[in-house]
Amino acid sequence: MDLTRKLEERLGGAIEAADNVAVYYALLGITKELCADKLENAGPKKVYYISAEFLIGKLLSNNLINLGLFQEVQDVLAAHGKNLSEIEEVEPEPSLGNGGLGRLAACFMDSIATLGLNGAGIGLNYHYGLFRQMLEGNKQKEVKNPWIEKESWLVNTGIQFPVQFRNFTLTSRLYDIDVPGYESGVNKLHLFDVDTLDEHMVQDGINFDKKDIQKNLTLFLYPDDSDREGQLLRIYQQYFMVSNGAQLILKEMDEHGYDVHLLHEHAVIQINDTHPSMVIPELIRLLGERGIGFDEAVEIVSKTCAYTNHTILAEALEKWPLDYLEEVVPQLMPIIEKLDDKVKAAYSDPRTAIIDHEGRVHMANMDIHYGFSVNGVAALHTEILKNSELKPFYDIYPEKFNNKTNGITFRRWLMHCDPKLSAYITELIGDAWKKNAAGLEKLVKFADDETVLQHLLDIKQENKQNLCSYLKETQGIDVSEDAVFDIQIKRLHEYKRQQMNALYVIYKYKQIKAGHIPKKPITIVFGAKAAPAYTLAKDIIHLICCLQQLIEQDPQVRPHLQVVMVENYNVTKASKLIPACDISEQISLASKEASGTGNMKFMLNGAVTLGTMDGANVEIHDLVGDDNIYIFGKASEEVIRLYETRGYSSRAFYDGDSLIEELVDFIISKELIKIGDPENLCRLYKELINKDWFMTLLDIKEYIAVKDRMLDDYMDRMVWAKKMLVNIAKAGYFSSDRTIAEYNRDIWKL
Ligand code: 26V
Repeated sequence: MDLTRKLEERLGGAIEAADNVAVYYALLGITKELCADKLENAGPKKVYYISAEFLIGKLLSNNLINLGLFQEVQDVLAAHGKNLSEIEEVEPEPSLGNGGLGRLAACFMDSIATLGLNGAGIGLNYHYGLFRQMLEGNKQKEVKNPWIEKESWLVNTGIQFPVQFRNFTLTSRLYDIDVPGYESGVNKLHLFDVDTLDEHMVQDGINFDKKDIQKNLTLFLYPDDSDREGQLLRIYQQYFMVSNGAQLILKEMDEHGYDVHLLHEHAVIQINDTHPSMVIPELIRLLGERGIGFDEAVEIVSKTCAYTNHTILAEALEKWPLDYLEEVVPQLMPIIEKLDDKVKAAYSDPRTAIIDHEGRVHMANMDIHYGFSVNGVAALHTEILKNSELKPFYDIYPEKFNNKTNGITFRRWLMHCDPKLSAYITELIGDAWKKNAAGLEKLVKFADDETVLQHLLDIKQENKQNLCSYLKETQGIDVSEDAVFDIQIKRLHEYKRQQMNALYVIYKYKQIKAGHIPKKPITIVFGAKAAPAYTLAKDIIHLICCLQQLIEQDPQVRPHLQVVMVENYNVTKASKLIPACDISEQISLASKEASGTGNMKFMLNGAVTLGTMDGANVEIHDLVGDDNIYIFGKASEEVIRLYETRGYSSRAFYDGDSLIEELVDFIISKELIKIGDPENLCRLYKELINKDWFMTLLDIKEYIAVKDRMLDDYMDRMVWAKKMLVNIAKAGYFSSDRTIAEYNRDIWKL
């Protein structure tokens, strides 16, 4: 391909003369064309991955990598005085996901295409995504994140379906985004939208009239659902997604001439958490319209649908009140009721009912009864599902339960985000690892090679410098390169325990004040969005920002300790932060983090984990061994027991330990109250002492001790570099190619 000519054609002149914006749009057009020219993955059976979230991130570089064109494009641009990473800055980042669950769906799309599997994603085209976070006055403010421009990755397919609600029918419009596999064929990500959307509904921040469904349906991902209107809108979104999905699947069956009685032989629907669960009654309904009797329709659908569970947090498991469903989708009610009747006739245990005695529909329960597979997302998580959370179901259907430990695409999370490390790995062991990640194990033989180890340290240092320049440019923050980089980036949630890390900051601050100077400066980086209605999460953000300001203003402490709250943490920022990290913070309360995938990204980029025995941390520990990970905290069994016996009292920890008391008290110290808002700080303070539902104070002492030991160990550079190397070498298991191969082997059978 003559890239220079193609670019010049689109630019209408010399590349040198064009600005980065023009070059970006030229590259976007060329890349879309190349995707369209590629062969679509095909086969007799197809997986439909239905998900309310696909956190795809910027696509240009990744698509170029997967098309095998990245190097060429980079070279051509460089020859004309342009820089691809600067051009990338032009691309808007869609925020079509909350966090791990949505990013997982995006990694899975990449791997499904890369493995050449016949598959598609089905979701919604939110115009303003989640929200963009601004930090103002040490608090989070939410604004819309528009990402769809006149030219974008979206392709209007012209496909439309009617979707009927109680009071009106909405016509959908299907947009596709091509997903090219790495040196493989292309799949589609199908995102449904409505033509009647009115972007002007959003005036200030992220507020809009939640009742005008025809105009607001696809404005935002999961708008604030703390009120009735928000929850109803969510049900509208979910039904719109699944009805369109189901109609598309049946349309494709028809086009192939397949008999819908044999749907399960040609289609498998992976239900990503419970947001798409209504696909089950909707498909039954649509099969009914085609003359298939209820019992047979149930059987067909049950052989077609498989459910993935992503959390054990009770408050995150969807239970829709019957009257809400009745108001939005009355046509599903008789079906859901019949499904519930069948369950109640067969099983008397009220915990397995679909409709509970308060008239709420348990979406997960419907998935488990009427799907053929139920999987957790890490070994520990699946065990907890089987032995406690979903035990009554496991007793009925042991054969349905299976584990699929999550994974990440190494194209984005190594080749793209850390090109230097990626090239060095290839220099050492060749590039077979790009197609078979297990090949990274070959690196182990360099574990005692000081030249190699030194090189790893040098790359890490360069990545830190890059991050510092980026933070300076984007947020105006001065971060010193010569520090240990300790990073915690993920959604803000109490169970992830950012507050514990903040208490460590307080501990270090006080130590330094008392003259105990760390051997090396420490920079503790946070990045996190809080759900708009999640008060306590916002209080924790406030605390972190106040600590940042306090330390920034303190010449005695600042040379040794820094706190950075990265604004609007997203996929793009993750790809800058992860390669620069030394210490990966994975400190959730054991049993609460289903898997985590950030933990895998950090490991792959040579960071060492500081973590609890939770989620996939357990498997990281199994792979790297005690010497190459820092584990602390109570085990999941102990935590589960504490919940069962109500045996945890944060007050007892606070009263019984003078250090804990001192750290918690600092939240309402005069130093912090001077900087921050007393309302937020006091609320957090009281919460920690009186409730602390996620047991921060239970693990804080051990956390401090282990983190300090880790910082000590960091000083022996060769010993540390060896830990880095082992982590990289053992990360192959966490390739999403492995995960998807397992889904296909055990569930999809394409
Ligand atoms: C949702 C909600 C919504 C309401 C309030 C509290 C709350 C807490 C957690 C959630 C999470 C829902 C599901 C989810 O995103 N799970 C994440 O899935 C990732 C991919 O499997 C996994 O790595 C994360 O550990 C898991 O939290």
